[in-house]
Amino acid sequence: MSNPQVSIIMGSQSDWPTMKNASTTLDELQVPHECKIISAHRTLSRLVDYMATAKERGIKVVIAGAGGAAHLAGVTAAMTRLPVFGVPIETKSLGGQDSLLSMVQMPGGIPVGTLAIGKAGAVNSALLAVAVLALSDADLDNRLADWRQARADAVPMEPKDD
Ligand code: RP5
Repeated sequence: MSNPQVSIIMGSQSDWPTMKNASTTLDELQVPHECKIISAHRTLSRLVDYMATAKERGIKVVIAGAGGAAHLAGVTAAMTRLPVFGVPIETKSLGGQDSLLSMVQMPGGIPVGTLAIGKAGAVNSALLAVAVLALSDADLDNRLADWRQARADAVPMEPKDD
């Protein structure tokens, strides 16, 4: 995608089934973005190189998904003053509690906006990124309003049997 405004990074291919929900949400709102596999542990130099040019390439928000010892969002936040939103990936061993706690307990001064574990967190990370961008993009703000209204309209008033 040309001129990406949002960067979605993730520690592993195994994070993609979750993180693609962030990408899909940005697609729905027509926000140019890019998706990369970058691990804070396995490919640290890739992360350093990537973040060195992110802002000058036009990236305005970073979304980082990782699981287990989920340090990607925090290390990324240490490298940039761009807003960083973190998505804890659900893990087989500990259900994502490990990811959440690894990500959320940042030291004061280096913020990560940590979302819910799993798909809801991925979707909401994208919506927060859109909210940031919409502060200076009235057309995007209108698309976000329409997106939210459509989902509200889709909620039935009455429950029904399966
Ligand atoms: C983390 O380790 C990744 O973000 C992933 O959630 C987890 C497991 O990675 P794989 O062993 O599946 O590649 O760095």
